Amino acid sequence: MDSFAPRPADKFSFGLWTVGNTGRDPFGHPVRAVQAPTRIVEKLAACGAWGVNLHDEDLVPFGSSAAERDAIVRDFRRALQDHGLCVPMATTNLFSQPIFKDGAFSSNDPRVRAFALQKTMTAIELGVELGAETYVFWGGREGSEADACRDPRVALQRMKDALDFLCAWCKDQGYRLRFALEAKPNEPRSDIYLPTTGHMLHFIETLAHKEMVGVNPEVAHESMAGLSFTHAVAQAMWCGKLFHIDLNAQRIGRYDQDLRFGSEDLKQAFLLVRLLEGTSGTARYEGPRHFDSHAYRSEDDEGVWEFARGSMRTYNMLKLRAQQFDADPQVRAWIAERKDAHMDPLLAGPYSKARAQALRAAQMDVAAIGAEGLHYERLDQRMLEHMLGVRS
Ligand code: GLT
Ligand code: MN
Ligand code: MN
Repeated sequence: MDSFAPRPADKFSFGLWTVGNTGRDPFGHPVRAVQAPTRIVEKLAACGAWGVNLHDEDLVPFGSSAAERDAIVRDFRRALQDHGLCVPMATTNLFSQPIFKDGAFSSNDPRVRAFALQKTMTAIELGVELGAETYVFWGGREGSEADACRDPRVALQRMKDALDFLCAWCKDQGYRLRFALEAKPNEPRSDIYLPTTGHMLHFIETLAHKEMVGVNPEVAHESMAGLSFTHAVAQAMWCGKLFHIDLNAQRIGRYDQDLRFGSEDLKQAFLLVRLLEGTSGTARYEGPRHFDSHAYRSEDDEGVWEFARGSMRTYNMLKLRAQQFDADPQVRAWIAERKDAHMDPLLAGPYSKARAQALRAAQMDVAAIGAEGLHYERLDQRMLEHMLGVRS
């Protein structure tokens, strides 16, 4: 048995739009055929995936009649059953139709804002029907080029109003959904509102039903902003808001590449898996490991499934390496929390006048502490050696 082969317990999921990507880009036509959603389910199951995620329009083409919709959903559900896949997450396409050219929830046009809410409610019903527990919001068109068209504060208020309404509606319907907000700095808009996970985490605190809203950080999006993805994910975990995650790979300073997980910046990928799996002794992330990525445009159908298998395999390989790194006695000794019998009591507990006085009176040898080497070169080298498999 291949120890890196995906298992259901790994909770690996892919979007219909990811392995279904036809390779179309702003400069080139599709290079692969459109696949039926039922075929994607069958192929994903054969690769060892656990779940499949979708936008409303990935499954039910825009403008379908009620009867067409029901037939499509029935066939899709049968495929899920036949192949043992679940739908852990669903989302709304609020970016492809021309009506959303200047945003959905933040649009200046009340007709557009109303349509965005209507479309989202219909899409949430679809997601719930398929068993989704997480509902993602990626506001790809919520942004601007001609910035004078709208005060960004107005846009934020409109997005808050929309989410407050949708949270209340879900509660009213008795749905046990959790919302996960996904940030991106730019593309397709010049500037997208709420551009990073950090922005999202603050925005969530302003919402009426903030307990049901968390984040869906994406490797590529945080990296586009030149930021550390692991730090963003760690902050989300620290405040109990990592509801979902979009795994892929990206090189800083480029368009949204959505590359195969681990195919760029392997060190960040290693640190991310280490964080999610809690191999250093911290709480593990228990949600889906979703791949929001697609195969290179050079690939045919077979290459798409090689891409999918590779994504899951890399995650599991990094997981093993992270476990070995954190089990290494030398590493544990190097990163063990430093204790100081004099200083620790001064730093612990709530504020008090006595503590403030004691802190002001404390003596530290500032020059000596400043001169100490921390040996992070040695630690980082050891980490690389674990990553490269020469210390297993
Ligand atoms: C789109 C986007 C992704 C989002 C998807 C969810 S849609 O493919 O590029 O980052 O996660 O709406
Ligand atoms: Mn994404
Ligand atoms: Mn992306």
